[in-house]
Order: sequence, then structure tokens, then C-alpha cells
Amino acid sequence: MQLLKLGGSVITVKSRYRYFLQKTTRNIMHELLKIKGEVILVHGGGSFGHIKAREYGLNGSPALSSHNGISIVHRDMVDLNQKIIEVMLSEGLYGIGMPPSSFPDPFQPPYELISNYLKAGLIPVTFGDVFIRNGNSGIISGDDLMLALATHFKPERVMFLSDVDGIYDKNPKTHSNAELRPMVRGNEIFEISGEDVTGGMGKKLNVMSKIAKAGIPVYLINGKRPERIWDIGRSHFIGTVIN
Ligand code: ATP
Ligand code: IP8
Repeated sequence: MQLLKLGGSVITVKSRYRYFLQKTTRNIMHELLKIKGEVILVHGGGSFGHIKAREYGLNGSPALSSHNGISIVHRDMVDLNQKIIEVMLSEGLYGIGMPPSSFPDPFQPPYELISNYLKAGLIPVTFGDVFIRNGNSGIISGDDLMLALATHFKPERVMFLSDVDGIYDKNPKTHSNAELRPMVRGNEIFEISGEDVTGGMGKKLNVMSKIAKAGIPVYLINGKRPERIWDIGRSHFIGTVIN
């Protein structure tokens, strides 16, 4: 089994509300089509999640004013999820959307149901979403779901697709002299900047190192160059392996 996250920065333009990158998503699906065996997909929020979640202050106790926000962010995320599934269908991949806000515990995906979908030849596609638990509302990140799914299913490998070539010693978008790190140890400290509502690259690095500690190979790859997934393990691979 392979577990893969489509980062919101790859499939949307994060600064433009609800701006979906259909062609980029199609290119990724084109590569996924060639993967033999089971695949579970997770996607992030990008501009369908983070902009309104920030605007409505979604985390902490649900305030009256945030009910509107919960509903709007969820609607937008389901819309993004269905746009992705539409692209998958056009490529001959059969995805099935699984919103965490409908899970009994959003942080524990329904593993048995996921297994049943996989057995039926479907690709479960879950995603960062809103949730309400013990009277508190919040946002569950696709990265949280990656950790839960990796811990439970122990896939052969875990891939995070983002809009950068890998992890750099500093944010490559703001530092032209940033250097790509082909290999990263979980406890290394990096200069991380540009956090979104779920913690950006800092949170991702934390989640990736937890998965790596469980003995599962983890990679950060540029989703704008999805064919690079086939170079994993080769000397010319461009990306970062976390261990
Ligand atoms: P989403 O959270 O919407 O799913 P994503 O998973 O694609 O998006 P982001 O949280 O947007 O990922 O994180 C990717 C961004 O992290 C990059 O666009 C980059 O600008 C930023 N970043 C900050 N520090 C670093 C770093 N040291 N190395 C690489 N990228 C970094
Ligand atoms: O982009 C956050 O998921 P992430 C989803 O994977 C929302 O961190 C709704 C902002």
C-alpha cells in the first residue's frame, strides 16, 4: 500500500480563494494510475480551506459567529474533494470521498471502512476538514490524517506532494540562497516560515518524522513534477527523504 498527500499548495493557488489547479491534479493522477497495488489519498485545504478558516478563527470553542465558518469551510473542502474525484474519474481512477467531519472521531479514520473500500478496488480520498469534538470546533489537517493512517496501515511508503522540491535549510520562496536537503533527520531544526492555519511546513516535518520513526519511508516531493515519484531510491531522485 502507498499513502500519498496532495498538498493544498500543489492542487490550488493558496492565495486565491477556491482556485483549483485542474491540470496539475490531472498530471498527478496520470502518474498514480501507474501505481500497482492499493493507494490511499489525503489532500490538504489550500485556498479552499485556509483562507476562510483563518477569517472565521476556526479553532477553540465554537462561537456563535463561527457556525457560519464551519459550514462554509466544510462546503468548500467537500467541493475541492469532489473536484479531485472528478479528475480521477476522467483518468480512470475510482476515488471515494471521506470527510473527517463525519467520522465518529475525526482523528481516528474508520479503518475498517477504508479497508473495505480498498478491497472493492476504490481509492479512499480523505482530507483536512472542520470538526466539532467535546464542544470545541477546529480544523483537522491532512497531515494529522497522514499520521493516523500511516500508523495504522503501515504502508510501504508515504509521500507528501508539495509545491517545493523538498525540504530546504530555509523557506525557498523567501530565500533565494536556500539549499535543498536530500535527507533530513527528524530532530533537525530548520528555519520554517509562512505558516498556515494548520502549521505549514513545521507541522509537516513533525508528522513526517513521527512516521519515519515508525520505520516507514517518508518522502517530500514536488507535486508539480509528479513523475519524480518513480525516481525514489535512485541517485538522481530530486526530493527529500525523512528518517
Ligand atoms: P496544505 O497545508 O494547504 O495542504 P501543503 O501541504 O502543500 O499545503 P504547506 O503547508 O503550504 O504545504 O507547506 C509548503 C510550503 O512550506 C512551501 O510552499 C514553502 O514555501 C514553505 N516552507 C517553509 N519553510 C520551508 C523549508 N524549510 N523548506 C521547504 N519549504 C518550506
Ligand atoms: O491543508 C487543512 O488541511 P491541511 C484543511 O492538510 C482546512 O493542513 C479546512 C483548512
